[in-house]
Amino acid sequence: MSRRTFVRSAMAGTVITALGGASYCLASTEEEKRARATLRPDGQPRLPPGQHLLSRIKPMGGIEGDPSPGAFRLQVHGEVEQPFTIDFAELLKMPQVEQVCDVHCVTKWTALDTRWTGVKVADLAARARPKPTARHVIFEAAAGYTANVPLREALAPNVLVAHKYEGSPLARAHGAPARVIVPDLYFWKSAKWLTGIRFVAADRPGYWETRGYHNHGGPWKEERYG
Ligand SMILES: Nc1nc2c(c(=O)[nH]1)N[C@H]1C(S)=C(S)[C@@H](COP(=O)(O)O)O[C@H]1N2
Ligand SMILES: [Mo]
Repeated sequence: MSRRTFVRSAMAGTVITALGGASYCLASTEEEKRARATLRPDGQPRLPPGQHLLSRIKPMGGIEGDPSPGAFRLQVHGEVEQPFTIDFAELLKMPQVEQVCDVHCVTKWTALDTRWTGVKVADLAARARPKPTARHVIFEAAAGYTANVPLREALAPNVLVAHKYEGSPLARAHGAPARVIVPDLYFWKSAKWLTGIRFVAADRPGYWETRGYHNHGGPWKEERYG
């Protein structure tokens, strides 16, 4: 086992223990030091600059949508050859992935090793077949919330439409019945109460991007404000 792999698995053990706690207590500074010193496969530190650790994700609010799976409709549309709408049962029939990833909120908390179950945005895109003109993805959510992500980053294999967190159906506050997870951008890009995935040619800054936040939102470059 390489040194890096060893450090990563040692870390994972520590954090899983911490996840047992019901509160959002801060992880120890010892863990933070370790997370800052541990590198991801892409060479970036596990804990991005200016971030501290929480032991689990914290509900950050927003205007909720209808949490019932029966009411769920996801529209995949825009600059695509084959737009479609799926309900919750159809979402569950698509290939499911379980993924452990870190999430980084612009309010400076990071949660390591969060576990999600869902469908890759890339798989939904493959079914809709984006036209060559599509350059950006707009995640659309309840009450008009939107978040824009460059097409290439939205199609990364770790970008999901998630319906479970830590093995249980998403809690209402975390976006029930389904939300986006874009682990490698600040968490505001991860639209909760998802209603649509729109492919567009021209970028369309979303809810936070038009309210002073950065258009891209990369945690390792600290792209916090626009
Ligand atoms: N629909 C919707 N999605 C949203 C938001 C929102 O207000 N509405 N807030 C975003 C922000 S700012 C963050 S930090 C994360 C928080 O997700 P959480 O509440 O599950 O921690 O959701 C993002 N997704
Ligand atoms: Mo946020």
